[in-house]
Amino acid sequence: NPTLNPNVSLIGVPMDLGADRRGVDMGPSAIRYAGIEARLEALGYVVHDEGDIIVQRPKQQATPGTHLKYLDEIARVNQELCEAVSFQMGKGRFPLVIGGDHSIAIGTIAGVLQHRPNTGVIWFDAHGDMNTADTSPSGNIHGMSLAVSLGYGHERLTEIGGIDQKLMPENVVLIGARALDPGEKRFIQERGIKVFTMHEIDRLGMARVMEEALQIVTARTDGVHLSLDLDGLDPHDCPGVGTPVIGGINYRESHLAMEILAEAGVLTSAEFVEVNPILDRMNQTARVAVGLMGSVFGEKLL
Ligand code: 6HN
Ligand code: MN
Ligand code: MN
Ligand code: MN
Repeated sequence: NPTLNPNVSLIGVPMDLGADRRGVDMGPSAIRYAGIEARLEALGYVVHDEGDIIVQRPKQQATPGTHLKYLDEIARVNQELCEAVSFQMGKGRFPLVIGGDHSIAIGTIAGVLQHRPNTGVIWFDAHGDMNTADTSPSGNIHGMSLAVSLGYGHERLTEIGGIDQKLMPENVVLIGARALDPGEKRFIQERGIKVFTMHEIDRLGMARVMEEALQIVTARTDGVHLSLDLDGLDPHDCPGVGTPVIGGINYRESHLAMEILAEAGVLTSAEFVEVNPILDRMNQTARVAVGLMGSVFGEKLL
């Protein structure tokens, strides 16, 4: 029997404009091909595939007046995604967004906040995604999406969903961090954001990390969103990601994390991002993604 909201709306966002390497635009196809719908329906969920948000391919990455690459199209897509997520939640559904590069968290979270203004977030990622226009070393918007969701960054992005409708830093935890830029470290320290780096995962073990993370994201919140970047896992298990970083969370630890999250029964929305089929081996990363979705929606062996 479904442990979460049984009505799931699947929304694909085939966008790679927020990343340097092309290819994560094929992520939604790869994840559908790996069997997400059948996997959740076997658990008793009703999956409504809402299709993909259409993403244009602009001729040039430069937007006048900024070094943020593809700002215009990324802002437009995220505005549309925000509305789609909000619309599905308004119908009482669980939004499950599949990417696509991690810039799409801007639209997903903005949409979620329309219905659950005090949402807590588990950000599972090798990276912090907390650069602003000023600190970004790359100009790639997928490295800025969590900062934007907290209310910091280019106003074309922070205005999506409303500048006063943002995450609270005390309701956000990062899990799996092992590559942070200098500006991100300052951002984290200044705002007191809780980060379980690979060091804490090794020391405490994933079970304890998840228990502590759950306490933080449920203490003062009215919902919990999971934003899972597949590069949080080790590249050995997930080779098909655009920005791999060695020394990551392994397959078993990541399943344990999802199982503990499922048992808590608190999840109200989720997104799985950064699957890059071009760099993958036999769709392995998409298959791992679908396995993790199975676990987080309550799949059990016995
Ligand atoms: N991701 N911190 C780097 C940057 O360009 O800002 C990498 C960002 C990676 C983002 O994996 O979602
Ligand atoms: Mn169906
Ligand atoms: Mn990310
Ligand atoms: Mn990442």
